[in-house]
Amino acid sequence: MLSGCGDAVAIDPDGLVMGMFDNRYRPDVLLVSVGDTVEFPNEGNVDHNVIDVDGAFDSRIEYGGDHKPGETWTYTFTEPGTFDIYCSLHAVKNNSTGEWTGMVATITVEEPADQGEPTGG
Ligand SMILES: [Cu+2]
Repeated sequence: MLSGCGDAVAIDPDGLVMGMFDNRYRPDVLLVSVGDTVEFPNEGNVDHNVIDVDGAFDSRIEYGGDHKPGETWTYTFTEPGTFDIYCSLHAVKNNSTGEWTGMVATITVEEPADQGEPTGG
């Protein structure tokens, strides 16, 4: 189930790309719609991964391990919500607050906007 994508990754104009750098996601805040597939290309020089704080997904399980430089993991969001993610290799959990710091990011998934209907008055 490995996707053989070794080419350079261009930034998607639709904003469906969150790059993994050393050691941060960029951008670290992303707004997408239900049904969108987000790409996580590893643009750094070391391994990274993508794990939802609440356990909604774990890229290591779905991909079969950490993502090496040049590899890309993709995930399709099927439910609305706010997904806080972290890289297990470069983030730490505060035992007091339960918050993750370091290589962390937030992806907000909204219901698709109505098509062809003007919003507001
Ligand atoms: Cu990392």
